Amino acid sequence: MKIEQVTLRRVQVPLQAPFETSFGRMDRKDCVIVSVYGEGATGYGESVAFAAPYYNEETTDTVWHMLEHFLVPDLLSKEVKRPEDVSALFAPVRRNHMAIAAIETALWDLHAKQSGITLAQALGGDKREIEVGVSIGIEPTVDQVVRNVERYVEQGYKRIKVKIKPGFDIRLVEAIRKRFGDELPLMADANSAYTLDDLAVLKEMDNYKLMMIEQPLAHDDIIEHAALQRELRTPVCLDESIHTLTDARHAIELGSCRIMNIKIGRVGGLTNARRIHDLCQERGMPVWCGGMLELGIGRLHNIALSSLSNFSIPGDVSASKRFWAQDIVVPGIEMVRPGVIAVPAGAGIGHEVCEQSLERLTVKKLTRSR
Ligand code: OSB
Ligand code: MG
Repeated sequence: MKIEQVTLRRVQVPLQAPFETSFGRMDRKDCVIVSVYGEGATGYGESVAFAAPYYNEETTDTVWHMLEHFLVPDLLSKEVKRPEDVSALFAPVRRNHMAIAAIETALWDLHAKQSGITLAQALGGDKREIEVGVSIGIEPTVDQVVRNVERYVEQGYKRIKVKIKPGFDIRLVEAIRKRFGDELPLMADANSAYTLDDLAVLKEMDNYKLMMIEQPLAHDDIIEHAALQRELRTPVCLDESIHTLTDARHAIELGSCRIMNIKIGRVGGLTNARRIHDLCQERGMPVWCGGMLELGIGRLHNIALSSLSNFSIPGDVSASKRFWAQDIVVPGIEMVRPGVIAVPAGAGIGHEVCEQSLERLTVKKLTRSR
């Protein structure tokens, strides 16, 4: 692959409405957009770390630091033949997966564009459409969440995920089941808000026919999740705890979960995400693609990844208008039918990036050439 230049942009965009999880409330996106140029093509990546270190330890500032001082200089001083080589190139770097993924995904997009194929094809995905779900944040009252669920059910989302936290859990799923019945594909995401001391509450969740409960226990645990899974009929899904292929194998072998959430940023890029997908497929464990309130670039990477066959559960891959008044990709990402998004047919991520919007949203910019 020919790589001539890399540009980093820090962009800040307000969310249409604040999004609250058990670890806090967010009202804007603050991320790094990476553009890599080569042979007349531009590949794009989007970092998924948040401004503050409450989902994981990375932040927008640490991502920028890693890119500026290590990853971009490293990339520009080496030859990269295939996008798969990028994770090997950065393997000596400890963690900082979201920083690595921001540039690795851009190189996958560049590779697909230079080869004249879609990113999904480059990854080996053969779905033409994917079914999508939506993640709904915590609100001051149960009623407000129920109203939001109603809105997204009407838009056709195939799976509803609600954020929960201690004290805002049983009442919420009970109210949703009462209003929409047992057939609604419903799950809950705790973002690590519970411990095994809460076993009674978690066991009570078993009464509501949830598709799964996501990351109930500590962000760095797979042992206690295994103990919990033995106590529950509801499948446990791991998000925060899985950073590597080895983590995934350990979780499968320990029985820490029955379903896995794969986020490209959390696992350091598309190559690793695909490896974890393949392992889960071999071991008979379904996966789905998680979201990090991405703008269109990140979402298009998620869509391409979701075209792989073991992404058999609708992921958090909602349309642009879920979070953005105006997306940075044109056209924005829309459903082709209720709950269905088409895998784009154009080269690479398949939508244009609006360079003018990008420029308008940029608060800091850096360009490096070979
Ligand atoms: O745990 O999946 C999560 C958003 C911020 C931080 C963590 C999570 C989430 C989501 C968002 O659930 C889903 C989306 O991007 O649509
Ligand atoms: Mg989660």
